[in-house]
Amino acid sequence: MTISLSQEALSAIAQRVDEAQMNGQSLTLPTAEHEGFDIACGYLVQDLLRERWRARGRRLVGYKAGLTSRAKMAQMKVDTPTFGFITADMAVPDGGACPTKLLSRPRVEPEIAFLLKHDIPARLRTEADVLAATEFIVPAIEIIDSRYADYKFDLPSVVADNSSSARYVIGGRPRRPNEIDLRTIGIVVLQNGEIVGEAASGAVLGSPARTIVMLSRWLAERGETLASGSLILTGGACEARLVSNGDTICARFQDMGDVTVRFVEED
Ligand code: 0L1
Ligand code: MG
Repeated sequence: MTISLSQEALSAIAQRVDEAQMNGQSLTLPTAEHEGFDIACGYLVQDLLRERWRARGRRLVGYKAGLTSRAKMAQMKVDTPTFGFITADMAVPDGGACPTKLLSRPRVEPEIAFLLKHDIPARLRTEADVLAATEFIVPAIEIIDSRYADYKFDLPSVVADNSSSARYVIGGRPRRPNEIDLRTIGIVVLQNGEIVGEAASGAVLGSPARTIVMLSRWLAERGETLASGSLILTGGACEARLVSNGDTICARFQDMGDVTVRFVEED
């Protein structure tokens, strides 16, 4: 693979993304500034971001997948999800408050998360392999945020922004994989008590387990393995919803309980 940008240029972009993520600032699209900035460059920027985070002691706990519903893939003209990394300090407790001071334009989406008890090496890649390697299926809300004005971006740029990751909440009643049908979990999102989103878990690639299959393939292509202990957010089941300070969001998962978060300006 030929990468058209120098290491220095990629490092400078990673630094800008990192600072914008910390300060809630807006960024110019890397594709607008650098001819040839493609998806491979976006993932190289992610790798550099990951190194910066590690150097500051941020603990990586797993992955997120974005654009996992067919509708969103068609909209972005892609046939594969985007991936990103998640860290321990992105977690907001269930029922807790999420400060927005350092976020730009937070949005929420209900997601099914997986917690793995075994590695999923490259040779194990079916949905059955995924379920056998899963400890718990966990209800989640992902709080996404784009560092690009008004969420206007292209695919390479959003990959460089770690697929719009910001915060996440896990909670409800985690289930063992054999206790639920991952294709048919009903999900309702309430914003201040009003229903603003409805979906079935199968909206995510037919089953959110499919996201994990695709993630393990993507990691295998990079020479990495999906490791036991990883937490994976499998992608929004319905459209992401813009939130404001004072809002309470509750995502209600059939037979799996509620996940709730409040938005406040600061702690
Ligand atoms: O988690 C997501 O689905 C976000 C993926 C990136 C695109 C977006 O910000 O909507
Ligand atoms: Mg998401």
